[in-house]
Amino acid sequence: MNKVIYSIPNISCGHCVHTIQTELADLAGVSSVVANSVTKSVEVNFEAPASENAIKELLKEINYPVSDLNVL
Ligand SMILES: [Cu+2]
Repeated sequence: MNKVIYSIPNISCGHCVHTIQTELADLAGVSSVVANSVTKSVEVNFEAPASENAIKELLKEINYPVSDLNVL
């Protein structure tokens, strides 16, 4: 099981949190998603076939790109 935490500047409210959690949970291999509108971050637990690339691509597609600047 892999755990990643990404900074996502576009998270602004509970709606964003809900959207991210719903979309990422649909990705095969993702076991849990917790987004936070205060810290503007998301914690994802996953295993294959999910990958960091797949998670980042999905977040970009739904307009919540991962920040390149901030490594949590
Ligand atoms: Cu929002």
